[in-house]
Parts: sequence; C-alpha cells; structure tokens
Amino acid sequence: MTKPLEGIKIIDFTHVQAGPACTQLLAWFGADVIKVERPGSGDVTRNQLRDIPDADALYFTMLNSNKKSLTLDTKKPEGKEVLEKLIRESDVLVENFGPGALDRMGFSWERLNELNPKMIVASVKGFSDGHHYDDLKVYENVAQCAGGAASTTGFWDGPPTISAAALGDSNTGMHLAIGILTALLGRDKTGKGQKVAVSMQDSVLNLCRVKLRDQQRLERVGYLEEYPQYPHGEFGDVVPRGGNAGGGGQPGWVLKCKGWETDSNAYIYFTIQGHAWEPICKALGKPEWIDDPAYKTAEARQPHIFEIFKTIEAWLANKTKFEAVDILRKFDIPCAPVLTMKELANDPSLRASGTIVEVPHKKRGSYLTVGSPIKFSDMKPEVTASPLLGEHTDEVLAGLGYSKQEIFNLREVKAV
Ligand code: CAO
Repeated sequence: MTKPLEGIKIIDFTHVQAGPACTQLLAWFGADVIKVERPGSGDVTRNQLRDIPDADALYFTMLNSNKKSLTLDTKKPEGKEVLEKLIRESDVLVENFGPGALDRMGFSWERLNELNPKMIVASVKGFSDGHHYDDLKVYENVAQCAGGAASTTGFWDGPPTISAAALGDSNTGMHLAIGILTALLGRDKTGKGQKVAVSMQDSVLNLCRVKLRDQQRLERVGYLEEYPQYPHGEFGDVVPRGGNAGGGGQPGWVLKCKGWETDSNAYIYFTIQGHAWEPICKALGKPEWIDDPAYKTAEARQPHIFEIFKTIEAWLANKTKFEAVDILRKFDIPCAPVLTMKELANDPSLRASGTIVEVPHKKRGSYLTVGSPIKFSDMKPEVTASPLLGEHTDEVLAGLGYSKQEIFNLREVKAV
C-alpha cells in the first residue's frame, strides 16, 4: 500500500527534539520530509553527546530517521532564493526556532502565506503567542516546570522533580503533528493553508490535566483522598507531590521485590483497583480481608493503605518482579515490572512489534531506536536511517530545477 502521507512535502526547519520528533513521525507515515540545516554544522544534536567520534550522535539519529538533509544558509540571499522555491512547492513548513527567528530571517507568517497560500506553517515555541513569557527560549526541563509537571512530580519532602519522559519536547512534537494533520484535512475543504502553533507549556499542562482537576477538588473540599497525605498528613492550598500514588481513583505504589537491596529496579507497580480487591486478597493469601469492614471498601482501606502495601511487599520478598507479575496477571490485577532501558532494548515483544528497531546507518553501523508507537492494520511504518549532513542537497536542488553549474555556484558562495 502507498503510505497515507505520500505526496505531502514538508520543509523541516526543526532542531533539537520537539520539532524533529514531529517531522520524524510524519516521515514514517510517508511524507517527504526535507530537513533544512545550516551548512557546515547542521542540527546541533548531530554533535551533542557523541559516542562515536566522527559519526552523528544518537540524539540526532533517533529523531531524524526517514528524512532528507538539505544544507542551506537561509540568511544569505542565494539561500533565501532556494528556500522561496521550496516554499512554493511544499505543503507544510515546520519550525521550532527561538521566538522571532523566522521573522528575522525574512519569513514571517504573512510572507510565507503570500509565497504559498496553501502552505501550513507549524511552530513550536516555549510559550504561546501573547503569553507574558513569549520571548523566552525553552528547553525540556524549563517546560516541565512551566507546565505544572515539576511541581506535582516527586515526593512531598523533596524538591520539584523532572520526569525522564520528554513531556516538553517530544510530547509537544506529537501535539504539533496532530495540528498539522488537522490543518491538512482542513485545507482539503477550504483550499487554504493556516498557521498551527503549539507551546511546550500548553502541551505539558495538557498532560497534567488531572492535576488541575485536583487543584479544584482541593479548593472545594480541603483534601485529596487518593494522595498519601490523606488522612494523616497536612494539605496546603496547592496540589502536593504525591510520590508514586496513582493519579486516578485507584491507589497504587511502587513495591519492592526480591533483590531490591542490590538491584535498584527490582520493583513492580501494584494497583489496588477497587473491583480487584477480592482477587488481590486471594493472590496474597489474605482471604480474611475480603469481608473485613476495615479493608472491604476503598474508603476503609485508605487510612492504612501503606500497611497494606507493606503486607504486599512481604508477599513479594521471595519473588522477582517478573515472577510476581506472572502470578498477579492470573488474578487480573493491573501491575507491571519496573523495566530498565536494558530490559526494554532487549524485549522480544517490542522487537516483534516494531517499537524497538535496529537501523543500519552509513557511518555508525546499526543503532537502536524507538519506532512508531502507532500501529496500523494496513501499514507497518518502516524506519530508515537519518541522513548525513547535506546528503540530499544535490537531489533536492535538482528537483527544484537547479542545474549542476547553478549548484556549483551556490556551493561557491557557501549558500549550500
Ligand atoms: N541558515 C542560517 N541561519 C539559520 C539556519 C540556517 N539554515 N537555521 C537556523 N538559523 C539561525 C536562525 O535564523 C537563528 O538566528 P538569529 O537568532 O540570529 O535570528 C538561529 O540560527 C537559531 O536560533 P535559535 O534561537 O532557534 O537557537 P538557539 O540555539 O539559540 O536556541 C532553542 C535553541 C531550542 C532554545 C530555541 O530554538 C527555542 O526556544 N525554540 C523554541 C522552543 C523549542 O522548540 N524548544 C525545544 C528544543 S528541544 O529541547
């Protein structure tokens, strides 16, 4: 089958993580993504945290698969001219420069819309347009702090904490991809392009939706019954950090398994789902808890939830995290081992599903990456290597009608 986004041409003016994650996703699904990079240096991540001296860093290769690379100095008049040609025949331009950079380059939304009224112009910024911080440059952890994730992550007696998941970067890229696809569908109806903007703060906050729920509940009733602070601790006037408590109505915690003394990941996440209480008691060998009024309901259990978790940990003491889950799954208890990156990298199920893929690369040899987390019945997105810097410059320029001599001339003035 032809891929659904085949025929959609995207100018990928992105760098670092938030923008590249978006355009990589669109490339997996068939879009022709041309990454425009500064001659000589390219995306800064090509050089960041290198593990092989002369080869593109994994930071770059894992966020730029399936793309083409065109080097172009868009501050030089010759480079601007090439970009204008590209804009005239592209469907989407995606960028995540610092505030105002595209305008300073001479490509404001008005200008882009004038050059190609059908083009969708998609941007990531740290804060939304008009926000009182909209002049700030933003990286991942800054966004996690600005979007409410840091103040609500971690333990109550520790500082605000950053998640390892890229809530500010890749998450914002995924939001932008949804915006772009929506605008493409819109264009089918109206014939017009539009500007799509996503801020990192908004994208983080969107994922912290339940914490805004909790803020309102706290203001109304003064406590949050599913947090570890309830009923013995104190609540202030802001949503506290809840450690490893469940975010919904199901209490849960990270519990020690056999070997935790030496293995920092010998843990499972255990959820006490209300209707699973009976199977939990059976699995733990505590049938007497099933009808005991002190344990029978979620409300009754909450005051001594940590005593219950301790009992479960005693049960787990002679079971590895994998053995424990193998027993608990038979009782339909929502749980999972705490998996390390090493375990995930070697997980046969993730390899089989295409979620972890091995990609051959011209300079690096093979490397592992995360493939499409979205699965389709009629398409298996194939991951191909990220491009070398400027690998497709000649091909893209020839496609725009430039002759060999003209390409040579562009090289002479260092525009490509
Ligand atoms: N040719 C010539 N110039 C180019 C170019 C090209 N091909 N590509 C980029 N540039 C220039 C831009 O025009 C800009 O120049 P000016 O600042 O002189 O106008 C400059 O390179 C890029 O600026 P920047 O602000 O984007 O880069 P930075 O390294 O200073 O900041 C970042 C990086 C990520 C903080 C900033 O881009 C940003 O805030 N982006 C929006 C939020 C975002 O996406 N952050 C997530 C990054 S992932 O962690």
